[in-house]
Amino acid sequence: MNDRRSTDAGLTRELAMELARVTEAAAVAAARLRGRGDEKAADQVAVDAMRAELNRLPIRGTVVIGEGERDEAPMLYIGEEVGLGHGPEVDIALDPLEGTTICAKNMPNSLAVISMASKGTLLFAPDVYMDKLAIGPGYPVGIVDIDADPADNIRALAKAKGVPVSEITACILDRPRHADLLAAVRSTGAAVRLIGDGDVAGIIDTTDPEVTGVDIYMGRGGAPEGVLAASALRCVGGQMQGRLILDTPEKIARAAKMGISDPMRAYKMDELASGDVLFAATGVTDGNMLKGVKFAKNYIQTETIVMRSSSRTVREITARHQDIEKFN
Ligand code: VTB
Ligand code: MG
Ligand code: MG
Repeated sequence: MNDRRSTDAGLTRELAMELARVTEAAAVAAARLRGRGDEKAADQVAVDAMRAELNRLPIRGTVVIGEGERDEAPMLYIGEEVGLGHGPEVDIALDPLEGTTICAKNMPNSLAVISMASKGTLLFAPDVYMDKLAIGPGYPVGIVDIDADPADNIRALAKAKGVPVSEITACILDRPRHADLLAAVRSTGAAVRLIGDGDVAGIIDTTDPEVTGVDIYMGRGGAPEGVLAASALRCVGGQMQGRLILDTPEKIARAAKMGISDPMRAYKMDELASGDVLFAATGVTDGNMLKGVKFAKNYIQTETIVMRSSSRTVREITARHQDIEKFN
């Protein structure tokens, strides 16, 4: 059937809505521990809540990007099977609390994030670093390139946008490893938004520069977060490239075991996430696109973005949970 609303993997529109519940639950749990300075505790409750919700879904899911290997992560480890055990076979990438430090410090842009895709279509990436480059929709394909000089990328983007370079803002993780990148970008006259953590939010920000003020994301962060961000961009449109940093024989061997034969390969957005994909993120702390969880006297309010690549629908869902008990 040639119907955009159905997909071969059974990633139905209903499942997209179900994913909102999954990230809402994780976000509420983590938000109770905002600003307590305890990253581990906040992460753990988010993991537990996300797993409980996932196991209520009518799917046969496998976690392909998760909290780590089975021995280091008791729950939501890579390879864990989730769901009710009937329904479509899907692969899942998740980060129940993306930006644990942000949440512990109660700073902006921590999220509960998940993406679900047709089996075998998300890059099975080891937990190493990834060089990332992302821009939002509306630009000709290939105007920026991960192998080009960062300053040239900024200038090409400004030209394509039809603005002076001084009106471009790049989002970069604030890390010593980015000193050269930062200098190169600043040499063009562009502005830089430095973020402490949370590059999934940083990359999603490029999809709506008028709201977020971010035009381009550049730099090195976690590979799992790269696959999650690519899933989101697949739904909204935009361009992303990522290259795994496999800089030791041990990492090259680990990647090889996961099926990665060329350690230097630069992956395009639709190679990081190649099939139909559903994506959901709920704000834990206030952010540029999503407000964090609000605890009122008689309700809990969440803001969630839900996207679906096959229809390219982006929904923002504000939910008022009046049955507070269900989150206890
Ligand atoms: C990023 C960011 C995460 O880790 O991927 C980053 O998205 C990786 O870099 O929020 P560092 O090892 O330098 O932190 C986080 O900051 C934390 O998971
Ligand atoms: Mg995590
Ligand atoms: Mg993370």
